[in-house]
Amino acid sequence: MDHTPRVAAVHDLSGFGRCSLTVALPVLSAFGVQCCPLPTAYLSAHTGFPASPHAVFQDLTDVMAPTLPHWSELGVTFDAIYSGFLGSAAQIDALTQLIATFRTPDTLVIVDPVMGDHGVLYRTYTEELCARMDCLVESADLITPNLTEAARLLKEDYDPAPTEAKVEDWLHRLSGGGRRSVALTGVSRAPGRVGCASLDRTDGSLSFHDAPFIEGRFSGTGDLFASVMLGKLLQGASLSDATAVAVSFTQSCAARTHALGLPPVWGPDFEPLLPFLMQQRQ
Ligand code: PXL
Repeated sequence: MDHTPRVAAVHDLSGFGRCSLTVALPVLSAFGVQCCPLPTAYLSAHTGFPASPHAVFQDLTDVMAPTLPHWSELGVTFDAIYSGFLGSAAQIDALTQLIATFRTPDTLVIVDPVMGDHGVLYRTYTEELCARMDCLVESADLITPNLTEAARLLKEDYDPAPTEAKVEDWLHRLSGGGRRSVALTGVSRAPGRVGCASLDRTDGSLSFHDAPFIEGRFSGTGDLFASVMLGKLLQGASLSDATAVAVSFTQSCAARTHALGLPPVWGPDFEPLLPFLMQQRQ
């Protein structure tokens, strides 16, 4: 890259509980990547916290599509378009419009199909939204589902411990016959370890990287993983190398959060480890 890479990041902004934009912005900045947010909603705290009458949810769908003509007028270009948690079909429409307007042959479209975890879909995820996610995935160059999201995309039952053969089959099917790359997270191949199995569409190669499993239902680790992977990819790393760094960094942050006794719902305590990402810069 001979210029500062630029990413359009389509995620929510959650005031408390590290996830989505509060992860993508600092992580991409640490990689030396400019992150331009197209926020989908403001939440006082992410949806992993117990429901509360005080919870604020401000839908920002109405400002998404109108932002695009302004960006066009300014001549903005993007090296990547990166989407995460989406709250409505209208938001998926606006994202589709963003991709149609700004995608060039060199733009990496990465869709993290954030729909659920641990075998359960997030309470905001309706059937309609899942169906729209199926279409969105079709326009991606790379998707980063966990096992719950992969099962939903493939209309299969959730399997927390798939065999190696099943993981391979799922990777191929998720890739749409090799049309897009896939990084499937939450895959375990040995007791006490967890990691990511990936399929690189550029050469059809499969790879697997893992790290020690950390106890606790962490929120935001998927966002951390995808953001680190994107940062590495924009530095020119292969999918396998980007995945290896993302697995290792996410594990280090989860381990530190666990060691400090912090609630996993607060999200991975990653800020003190950002210098590690800055050292990844070439
Ligand atoms: O980490 C995924 C995520 C992103 N954004 C919001 C969420 C969640 C998961 O719960 O609630 C608002």
